[in-house]
Amino acid sequence: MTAPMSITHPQLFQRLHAAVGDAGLITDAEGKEPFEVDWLKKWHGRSCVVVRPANTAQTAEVMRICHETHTPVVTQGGNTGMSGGATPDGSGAQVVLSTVRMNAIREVDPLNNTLTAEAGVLLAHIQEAAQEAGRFFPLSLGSEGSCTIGGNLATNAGGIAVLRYGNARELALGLEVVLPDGRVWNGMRGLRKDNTGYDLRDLFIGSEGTLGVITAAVLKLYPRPVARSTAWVGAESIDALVQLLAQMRAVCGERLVAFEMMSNESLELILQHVADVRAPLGASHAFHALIELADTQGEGLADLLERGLGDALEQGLIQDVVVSVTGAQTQAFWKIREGISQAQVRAGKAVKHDIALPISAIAAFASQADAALRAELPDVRIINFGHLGDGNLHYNVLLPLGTPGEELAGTTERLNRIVHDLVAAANGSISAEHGVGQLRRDELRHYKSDIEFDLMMRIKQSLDPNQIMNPGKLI
Ligand code: FAD
Ligand code: 2HG
Ligand code: ZN
Repeated sequence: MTAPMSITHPQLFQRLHAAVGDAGLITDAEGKEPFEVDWLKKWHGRSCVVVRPANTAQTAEVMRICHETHTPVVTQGGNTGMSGGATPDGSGAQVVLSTVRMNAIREVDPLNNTLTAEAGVLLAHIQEAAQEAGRFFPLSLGSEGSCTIGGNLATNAGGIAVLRYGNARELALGLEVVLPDGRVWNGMRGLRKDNTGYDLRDLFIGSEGTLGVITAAVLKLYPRPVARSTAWVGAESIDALVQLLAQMRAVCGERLVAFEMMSNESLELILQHVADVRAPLGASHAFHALIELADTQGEGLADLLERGLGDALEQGLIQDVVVSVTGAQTQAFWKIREGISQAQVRAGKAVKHDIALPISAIAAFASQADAALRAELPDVRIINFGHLGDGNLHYNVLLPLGTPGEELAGTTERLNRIVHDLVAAANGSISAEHGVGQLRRDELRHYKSDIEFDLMMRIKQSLDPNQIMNPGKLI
């Protein structure tokens, strides 16, 4: 580690100002405030300044200054993260580096099926640009109108189409990254085969701003689906939905794009707290699934869906189903699914678990975890929903809105231990798609093996010797 250069705040501002100009610097409290609190309003911090570089060269200059002066940097994209990864700490010493001005789509190459975008481009804009080129970019999240592709890559985001297309990691071919010392790594290759040593791209994807600033990416495009067919299903157990998932995969193959699950308690919460939604089925069921098929051919998709679900009805795997017949009905199904985060914010304080399990272990996990939580807190509200097709559950617990901070912290610790011990016993992961951030940093240390943690620390130390990249997050 090099010795820190002694610098005062005004000197730092002067140097950063020279790097990014008036439009790139926010120093007043009111202007900085939106960058200092997260989407859930759970984490509040204080920054010394918000810098908004307009391009890679400016980002490199900002990082050079921060490296030299040992100034900690918190990179922020759309600030929609759910793990507190983009919020500065309370010291007032950290720089927030916002990528929102790096928002150009540099190139679309329809023959190579790639799109090259800067880190601050909104996910929804990438989807639109792909569509304009007659192609499809499949990453899809409830937050797609506000999150950035840089944030998606930094968290290795998942969402509702992972089952068919994979996580953000699978959708990136190349990256450009500004390293903590201000050097620029140009890995902007649009190649599907490239075995030239260690995979640096995969190192930065999912590193949550702790190893460098992603400034641009080459993304994979796909043929545009022209038909989609969607159904809402009611079942009496998660096990039945797991069986249904296996059957639908066998029947529909690659056309099965989304298989989302929610418990009845989750559905009730949404119906209560989100405007203009209604239950898709007449009767109540313990579990529900939202299933979507898509295809680049227009023919036969609805028949396939109906065949798969008809068989499941006959076998008694599911009790009821409604297949959407209009675009409006499809949208209404998705509006219910996408209302879940907002419903939780309105209804209480959520203790969030973003877990991944082998799909075959989900039913046993859920019954053990339900029983263990009820033994700990008899009136517990379990909001269990998620991307069943990927084995990713948001196995959340909702505590009352007025729960005092200290009690919340204590209960969270107890509930985390119960849930995460069961996850570990099933060989699962405590962090599936939202990132570790500050929310799960201590949990990560608890569950990672010493050897894995040691390797991670060595990588961190070699890339960021001054420990300035997003301190207190992830590692
Ligand atoms: P931010 O919140 O700004 O940052 C997230 C992390 O990435 C931080 O650690 C930050 O330091 C780092 N970071 C951001 N940009 C860069 C960069 N350019 N270089 C290096 N590090 C960077 N997530 C899912 O995976 N699946 C979902 O289905 C999903 N649904 C959501 C629904 C709602 C309503 C909301 C509010 C959030 C949802 N999320 C979901 C969480 C969130 O949207 C994702 O984590 C998203 O990828 C974050 O992108 P962002 O641009 O907002 O990143
Ligand atoms: C989703 O799947 C998001 O809707 C958000 O990942 C999950 O609110 C949550 O816990
Ligand atoms: Zn999710």
